[in-house]
Amino acid sequence: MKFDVLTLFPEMIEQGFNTSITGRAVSEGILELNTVNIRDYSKDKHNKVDDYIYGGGAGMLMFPQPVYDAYKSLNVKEGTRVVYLTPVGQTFNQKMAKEFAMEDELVFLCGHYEGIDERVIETIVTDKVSIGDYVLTGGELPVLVMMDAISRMVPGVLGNGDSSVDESFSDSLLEYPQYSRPEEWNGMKVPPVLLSGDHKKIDEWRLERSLERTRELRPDMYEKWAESHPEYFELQRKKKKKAEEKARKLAKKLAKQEML
Ligand code: 6GU
Repeated sequence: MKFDVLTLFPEMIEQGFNTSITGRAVSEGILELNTVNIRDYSKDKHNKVDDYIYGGGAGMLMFPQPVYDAYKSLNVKEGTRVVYLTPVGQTFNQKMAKEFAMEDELVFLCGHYEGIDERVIETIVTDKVSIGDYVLTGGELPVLVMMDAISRMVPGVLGNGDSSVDESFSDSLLEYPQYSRPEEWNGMKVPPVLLSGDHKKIDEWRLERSLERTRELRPDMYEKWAESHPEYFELQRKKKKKAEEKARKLAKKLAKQEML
């Protein structure tokens, strides 16, 4: 998958992306990053890319020409999505990350200063995306966030049998707590079930912890999960009934023995 980033700060994007897991995926040829410095397309003798805003107001706005020419230089095939990072966009989420990960190539446009002239946005942008309800100085950190989330959904990027697949069932739930060595640290022990080697029990324990956390910290996410997984609660009811039955039988047996 190829990412093209139109930005005034390509070094920020390169540094961020060519590090750690995404950096390794670039070296392995699974991902490709191409940054374009919008300033290189300025026709002004001082390489100006921004100007005062019509109608007044604080700050400067990036004017259309360098942005448009930078985009044109990419020569992307028709239908390639162009994502503009803006607090005015739709809020980014995991579902969007999965959808974007199915594209072969994505173009990202980062604004700076007060943003970009609306006319060039209307001309080239297909998607407007925000990463949350707060204001940043530019689209560079948001594009790194988006590319990271998208990259880990691309097959081969995570390696180790793709940890992202592990999230299929517990998808939309918060992660369960995890432990590494040593078995006891500062008087705190790793939950014994995790050392049992019983993978069915371990999976059950993890799902329970995920559900517990999600219900407590993100009741909105818990409700959604519960609605889409009625079979889980059906299974829990059946298990409970079976356990009660067993307890009743045992009590009966014990009572009988006592009488003898
Ligand atoms: Cl995409 N851009 C800026 N400048 N601020 C943001 C944002 C984007 N998402 C949240 N805040």
